[in-house]
Amino acid sequence: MLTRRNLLRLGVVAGGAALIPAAASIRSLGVRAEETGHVLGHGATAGHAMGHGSGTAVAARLNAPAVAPFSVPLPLPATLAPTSVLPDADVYALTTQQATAALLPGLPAPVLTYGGTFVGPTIRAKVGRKVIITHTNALTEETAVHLHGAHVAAAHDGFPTDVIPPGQSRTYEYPNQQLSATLWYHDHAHHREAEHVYRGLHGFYLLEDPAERRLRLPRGGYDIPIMLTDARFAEDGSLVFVPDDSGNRTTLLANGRPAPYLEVARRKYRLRLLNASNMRVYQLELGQNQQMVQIAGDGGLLPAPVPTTGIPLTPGERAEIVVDFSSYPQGTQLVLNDTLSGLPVLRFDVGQTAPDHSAVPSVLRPETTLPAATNVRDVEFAYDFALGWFTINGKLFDPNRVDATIQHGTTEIWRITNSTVPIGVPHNLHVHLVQFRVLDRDGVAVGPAERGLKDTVSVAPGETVRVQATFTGHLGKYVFHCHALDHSSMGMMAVFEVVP
Ligand SMILES: [Cu+2]
Repeated sequence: MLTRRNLLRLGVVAGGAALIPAAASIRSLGVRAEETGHVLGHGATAGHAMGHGSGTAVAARLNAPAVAPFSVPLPLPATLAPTSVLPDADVYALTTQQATAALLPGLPAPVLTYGGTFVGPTIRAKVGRKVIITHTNALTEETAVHLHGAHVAAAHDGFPTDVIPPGQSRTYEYPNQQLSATLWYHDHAHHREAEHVYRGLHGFYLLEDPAERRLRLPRGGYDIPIMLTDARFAEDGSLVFVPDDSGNRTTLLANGRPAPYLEVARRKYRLRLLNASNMRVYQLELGQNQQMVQIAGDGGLLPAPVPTTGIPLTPGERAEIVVDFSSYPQGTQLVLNDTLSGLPVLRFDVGQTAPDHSAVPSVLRPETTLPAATNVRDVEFAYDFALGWFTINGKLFDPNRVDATIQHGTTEIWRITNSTVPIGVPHNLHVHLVQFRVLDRDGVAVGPAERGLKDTVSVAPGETVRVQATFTGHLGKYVFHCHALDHSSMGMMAVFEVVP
């Protein structure tokens, strides 16, 4: 539970971050005072992040050494090899451990990892084929592993208090009885997930459907997962974590490197973009309004490809795009920018032509009809001035309280309202267990890019978004929460229970 004492502790934490040089702390103090002040309820309006604290780039630059953009290549996370292959399942093992990584070139520093790398190894799963993975916790604090977007039994979902104690292991089973999608795994331990994920406990889980090969979307080396995070660095290249410090996390990382470059051939690529940042909202633009084709969202393929020049991405969301680099002459350098921060994310360096038998068909995944909803539930995001924090339906998270009881098999419409208008902070909602359909925003049907299945949906200040989901397949307790992890880890989370 978040208490006033814990809130005060935030101030201590902020003060404790003064390991940075004096000049930097003086420049940062104002920022931190403002941040702490916001926590106590006197905050300013949010810009691009789901916190607040704008105009802090100067302070951040004083903390971390400047890195010239496009000076390092985009690393691709390794694919995790199974430890054994059973007739109906692939078996894996991963150790959660401290490791050293040079997120900034030449400045190796401690990070938290799944298996030793800041972006954990990619797990490649097949629809209908089980994954059994044993996570060993070699850290000195509790962990819990959640597979974001997955339809799994409650005992395997990484409920925040269902933890792996230090030195112990836990085996999670993922049935993969759901449609193909770009999922990701990350820490979800009670109160610890924000810092854990920020420091590196995240990785891709690509659930693929062999039947979708016939679509001929780019694959193999032309199918690239790209994890977007942001960070604040100390002078020695180590990550600085201060809760709700989004305004100071001004270095954008793609697969754990600051504004890297990727050499691409002149052909089509499938790019799987994941916003794994705790708080940052992106609006991605390629070059000067160059065209991208969005083919998938959180829950996999869209009904049809959507040509676009801008991809919005709130924390936890995924967007898959196809970019045809054959439209550009060899030698072209195309920058993927975040237009909200004005910062570069990644540069594509267009090289030689390569054979391309891939396609983007006009129909990707036919929309299924939704069962009729039999219940409407309200989810309200608010700011509680007495508590000094964001709440869901007026309450902070209590793992022992059930906030919503849902009959198994029921289809519900959730009406999500962001009432944090006086503070004006955007939030989003991530619901475990299900993939939902977004119906409308303030009564207006959503656009084609949001027409696929989703598990995370943005809700702007003052906005009401309706989503519809069927709660079937598993019983038990799951969480729903804002995916701004600094918010959820300090209480912006609730419990639903699916009952027979
Ligand atoms: Cu939030």
